[in-house]
Amino acid sequence: MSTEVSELQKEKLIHMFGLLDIDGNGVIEYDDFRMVVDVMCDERGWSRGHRRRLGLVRANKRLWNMMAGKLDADGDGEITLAEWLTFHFNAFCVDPDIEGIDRNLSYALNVTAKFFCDMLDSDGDGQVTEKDYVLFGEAYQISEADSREAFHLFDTNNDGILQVNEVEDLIKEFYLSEDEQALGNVFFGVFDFVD
Ligand SMILES: [Ca+2]
Ligand SMILES: [Ca+2]
Ligand SMILES: [Ca+2]
Ligand SMILES: [Ca+2]
Repeated sequence: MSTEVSELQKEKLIHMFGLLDIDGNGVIEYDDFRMVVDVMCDERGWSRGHRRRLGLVRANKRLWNMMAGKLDADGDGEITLAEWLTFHFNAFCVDPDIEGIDRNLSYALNVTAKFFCDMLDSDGDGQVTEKDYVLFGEAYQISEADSREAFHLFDTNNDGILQVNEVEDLIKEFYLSEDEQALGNVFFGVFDFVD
C-alpha cells in the first residue's frame, strides 16, 4: 500500500458502495443491510424465529452500528458516497510501513469480513460451498454465472469448498489490494475497471 489511493482501489470502493446500496437510492442505510439478510434467510427457508436467522439479524445490527459509527460522519443515519470514500481514503492514506494498517480500517474490515462469512457459511461449520456463494451473490444481485466462475477461481485446490479463513483473506484483498490480478478483486462480482 502506498500513501495514495490507487485508481483500482477507488473503483473497487465505488463498486462496493453500489453493491451495498441494495435499494439503489444512492445512500447506504440500515434497510439495505436488512434486505440482504432477509433475502438470504428466506432463500434458505429460515423463519423469522429461526436460530440462525436471529443470529444474523443481530450480527447485521452490530455491523451496521459499527459502520454508521465510523462512516456516517454527519450522523444522519445514511452513508453517502462522499462519507464512504472519505473514510476509506483517510484510512488508506495512513502509511502502513510507519503505522501499520489504520486501526479504524482494520477493525471495520474484520467486522465486515466476519459478517460476510457468517452469511456465507450457512451451517457454521467453517466451510463455504459454491451454493452458499451463489446464494450470497444473488442477494447482492450478482449473476449466478459470475458467482460460479469466481468461485472456481477462488477454490484453488478444487475441492468445492472455501475455508472461512480463505474467504476472509479474499474479502480483505478486495479492500486492500492494488494488484489488478488479485483474486479478491472479484469477490463481490466482476466490475469494469478502466485503467
Ligand atoms: Ca440504500
Ligand atoms: Ca451521513
Ligand atoms: Ca458451511
Ligand atoms: Ca478449496
